Amino acid sequence: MGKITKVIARQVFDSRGNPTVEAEVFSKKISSSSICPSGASTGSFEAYEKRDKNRTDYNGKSVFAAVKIINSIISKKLKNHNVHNQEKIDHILLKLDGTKQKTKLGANSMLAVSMAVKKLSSKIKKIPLYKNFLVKNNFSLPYPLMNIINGGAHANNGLQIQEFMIRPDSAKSFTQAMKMCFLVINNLRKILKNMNLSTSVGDEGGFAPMISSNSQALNLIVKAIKKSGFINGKHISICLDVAANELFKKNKYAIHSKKFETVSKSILDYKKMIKKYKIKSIEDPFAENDWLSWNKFMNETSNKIQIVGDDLYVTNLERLKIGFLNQSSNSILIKLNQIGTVTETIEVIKFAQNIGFSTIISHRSGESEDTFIADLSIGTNSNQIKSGSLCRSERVAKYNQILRIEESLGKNAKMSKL
Ligand code: 2PG
Ligand code: MG
Repeated sequence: MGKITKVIARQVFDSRGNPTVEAEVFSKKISSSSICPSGASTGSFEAYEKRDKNRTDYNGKSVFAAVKIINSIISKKLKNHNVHNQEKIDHILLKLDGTKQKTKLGANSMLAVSMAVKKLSSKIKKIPLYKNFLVKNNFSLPYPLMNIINGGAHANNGLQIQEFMIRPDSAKSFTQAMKMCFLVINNLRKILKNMNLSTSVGDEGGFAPMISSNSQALNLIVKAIKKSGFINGKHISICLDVAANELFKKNKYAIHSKKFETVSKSILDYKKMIKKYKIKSIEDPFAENDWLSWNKFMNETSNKIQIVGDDLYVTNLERLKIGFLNQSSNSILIKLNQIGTVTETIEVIKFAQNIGFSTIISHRSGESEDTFIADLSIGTNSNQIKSGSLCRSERVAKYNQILRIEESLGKNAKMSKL
């Protein structure tokens, strides 16, 4: 039971309105489908996203070539293979592609198929998706890293840092975690309104007010945390994604202001910011090739905060190994489409957990209604999930899915360790 009979694909649209790939895998009359997400601040080592650059009808953004690859080559190759053998299927895709960055098939065509295979396997086994990964029992729920102010490449307000997030550290359940985030976001909205600042949102659902200094954004968040009756750094922590690739030029960084500063000055300013705002986690504090600065920062701050590699690792095992040897970070962000298959993603998560890194499952800024990452976060006992704000259904859908799983786990539901 569970032979793949065909795979079909279609072009659909992501949350930014850009075309993306949806794949649907069939075993006779049963099918499951999955949609590939897409990033804006992408690392240069990410797997290749195939777009029809030469077609003008969608301004070069359509994915018809990737769709065609699935409908013809991939469908034929996967026919009659066992849908429950994810590793074998992903290896067939890898072999078919045969390139280092998946430039032949495109990671978007491969991942849409890979995720749909995993979903179909669960459907045929009649188990929920989260029970079809690494963990078989004793599940834990991730802490949400909720993006509440957007800047950088995700908004056009002039804020240097891309994501200002909150993490409800004192929550004892996911339901409580959501309530805490709700209150802070609600109060932040009121604060912004009172200051005549815009409450419109960026790509990930966080507010994108026309403010341009990091400290202004941080002060607003501290105020909202306080107004909600919580203590910053105790009940709720502020976490950042700097996305420093975007702020790097000639060995200097424009993180703390628009002025490009040396690494030493940037670290000094980071340390002041960590202390003043009790920041608990910083993602991509330096650029993807600047291993030395990562290590320097780790040496000076890692006993206090979580340092997360996103563009640095791009969910790639080889790069994670370099980072581990180099002592670059103590945490990794996991994005399926950075690497392109479910199997490779799981390998990276396993390795990261074995070396004591925290694993954070993440959305992309271009998302869809697909909630695969919610199940993945629980099925791998990952510590945290980053899925944007409590706004825009493509973000909230993931949090809602975790609420459903929490409910179904009943008394066995517990939060992961931070
Ligand atoms: C990030 C992500 C998700 P993007 O940098 O962590 O928040 O953004 O998908 O644009 O790379
Ligand atoms: Mg990032």
